[in-house]
Amino acid sequence: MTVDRAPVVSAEVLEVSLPLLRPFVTGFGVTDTRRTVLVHLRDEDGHEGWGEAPALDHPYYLPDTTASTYLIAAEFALPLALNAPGLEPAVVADAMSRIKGNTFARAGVEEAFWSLQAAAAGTTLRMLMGGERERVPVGESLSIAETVDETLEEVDLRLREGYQRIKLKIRPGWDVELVAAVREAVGPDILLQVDANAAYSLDDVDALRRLDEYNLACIEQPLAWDAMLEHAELQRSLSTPICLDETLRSFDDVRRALDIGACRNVNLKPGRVGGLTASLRIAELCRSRGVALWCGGMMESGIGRAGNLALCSVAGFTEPADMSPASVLFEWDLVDPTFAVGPDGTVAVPDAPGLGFPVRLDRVAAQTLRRTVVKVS
Ligand code: OSB
Ligand code: MG
Repeated sequence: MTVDRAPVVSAEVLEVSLPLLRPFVTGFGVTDTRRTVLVHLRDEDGHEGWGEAPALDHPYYLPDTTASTYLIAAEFALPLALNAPGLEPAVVADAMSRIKGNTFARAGVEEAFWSLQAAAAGTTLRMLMGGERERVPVGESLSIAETVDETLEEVDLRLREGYQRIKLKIRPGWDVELVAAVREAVGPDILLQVDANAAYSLDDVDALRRLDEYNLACIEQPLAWDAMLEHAELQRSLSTPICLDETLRSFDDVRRALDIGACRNVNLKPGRVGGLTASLRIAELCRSRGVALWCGGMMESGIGRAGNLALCSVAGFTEPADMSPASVLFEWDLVDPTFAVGPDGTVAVPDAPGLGFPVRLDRVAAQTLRRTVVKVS
């Protein structure tokens, strides 16, 4: 059954460049340019939908790139969505489920239909998702730095600003010593975790076991992106919970990983799992199994963060999100005003209808590298 809704009259995919403040260095390498993909819809009543498909520029995190995501969104995902038997996000997601992989493209299109539905109904994304929390706790994910002292300074700054959790990027040679120094500096009570972005192998089990001493909330993605079985093996020899990021690209991946003990903690990114509908199912799965869950980030603009923030308001999210505001990542945001982290380390979930943040059309236009208009039948 479909609700009576004004039809979509215009649909486009945009590739825009975001003004990164500094390179982001991780176990997969350096990210020093940030192009992202936007999906923009308008219906007959003039309501707008915005979505972001935040793959990275390069294929070093996952196979998806900005360019591949742009192409799949324009050529397949958005056309399938526009021909779906209804405008509801779950119906649209189902229509796109024929697409294998390409999760960021599908997620960006789906977010545009979520925000369009919220705009048309005069409600918020949070209400549409059934979220209860009005503020969500956040942490920072810290780039690999030149020196340990540099990291210690940034940790101190963020903790003074209120952030509720510190996530350190690690790689072989930038791990035990760093973690020992940060734990020593912050004391035993601060929530601390590490993210290896797939930089280790099972041969490194001794180095990874040394991290067990530092009471980390989790070790995120120590092994390769497609190494689910090996993570189960590693988890059996670590007391620190493994968190999976890259390996979890669908609801079924999360279910399998939990079934075989490949992780005890889940990083959920809507882009990486193919959208907010899949994300809501994953949140319910983790809640029902009592698994630690938090929302990760892809250095999205405020357009993508809007969906993440609404998602974090639903039941099941037990840990602070990776939700550094634009002031930490970019010269400015595509939404204005954007969100900020309060002194208590929380971010307000937007309470304005639709996307929840006003999009700066002038900035989007100035940053657009290419644009494809998709025919609406
Ligand atoms: O591994 O969580 C990750 C950014 C890009 C790609 C992968 C990751 C990250 C982050 C940044 O850690 C978190 C954020 O968006 O604030
Ligand atoms: Mg990660």
